[in-house]
Amino acid sequence: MKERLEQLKQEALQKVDQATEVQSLKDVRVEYLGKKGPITEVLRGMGKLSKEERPVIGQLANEVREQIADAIESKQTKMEEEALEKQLEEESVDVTLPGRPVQVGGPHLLTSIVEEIEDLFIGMGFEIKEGPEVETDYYNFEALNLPKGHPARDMQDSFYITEELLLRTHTSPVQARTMGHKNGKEPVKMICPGKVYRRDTDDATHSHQFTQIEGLLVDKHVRMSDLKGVLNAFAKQMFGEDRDIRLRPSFFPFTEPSVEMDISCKVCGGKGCSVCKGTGWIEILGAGMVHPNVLEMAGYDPEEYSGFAFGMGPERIAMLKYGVDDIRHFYTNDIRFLKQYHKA
Ligand code: FA5
Repeated sequence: MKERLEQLKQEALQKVDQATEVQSLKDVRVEYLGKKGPITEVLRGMGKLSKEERPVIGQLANEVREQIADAIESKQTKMEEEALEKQLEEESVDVTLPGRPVQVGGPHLLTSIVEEIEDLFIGMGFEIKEGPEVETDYYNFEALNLPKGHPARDMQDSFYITEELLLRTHTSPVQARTMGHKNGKEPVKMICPGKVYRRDTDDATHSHQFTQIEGLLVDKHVRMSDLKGVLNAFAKQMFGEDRDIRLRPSFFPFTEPSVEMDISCKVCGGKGCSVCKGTGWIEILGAGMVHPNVLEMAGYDPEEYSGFAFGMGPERIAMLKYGVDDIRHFYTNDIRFLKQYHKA
């Protein structure tokens, strides 16, 4: 019986030693230590042994059982530790590897230039106003001294929705709306950025949808020199101290007198080149003193109040400032174009 137990032990330990998977160990346990296994069988047959042999064989059988169980246990622990170590090794992160670059977005050039212009005027005490893009004929034209049938309506070819509604052709209706809210008494000092729409044929400098920024200052004793001072400060901050401005007589039905503002050409320093078509100057906005009819329609007494207004196209300003040669770049959203203007 002793030899039989010793032989079973050797067999079992050898199988434990050779096991390469946890499942094989489980098989060894079932095979040798299970209810139907040889050791249990030995223990069951103890009744047939002599009184003297019984405790000796019983103790030996228990020892053998424990030794096999211990061997299985420690082999299993070893296998699990090895598996964990392998997994950790495979899943380890090399912190010295360079990271994957993250694509960082930035504001659109048009957004940046509008914000830059807003900041300049906020710095001079102007507030920001907004108005609807679908506008009434009254605010887009009539309240701006352009009654129905006025020939100057042809200056801005319009997208009409109904007889009385259109997509606004400029941001000037916000002048009339803002003044209308002041009961003809309070001063106004505002700028209004926004989208406008015209039936213009798209080319390098024209778009059927573009942006304008309107400016309006109404108070007592406002003069043309105030307009010139504000526009000069704007131009120098926007384009540089070395740039000059000039005001040229022009015509807008809602201002009198009306002017267009030119800025000295950056490329030739004012001597004349192909960019400025040989004149040394480039036009950047329309402006003038608010027409007395416009003040009156908004409820102001033109004898007491006066004002100036201006309207500019930020796309054209950005084109001049950054040398963009086609206005369509602003709308086609080519990331290669836009990326150049992301500030770090
Ligand atoms: C006006 O729209 C006037 N409301 C401006 C104004 C306001 C004058 C207040 C006096 C007092 P004008 O049509 O010139 O004016 O347009 C103003 C600016 O908008 C132009 O200088 C130009 O920069 C821009 N602009 C006009 N048409 C287009 C277009 N199709 N595409 C891109 N920009 C344009």
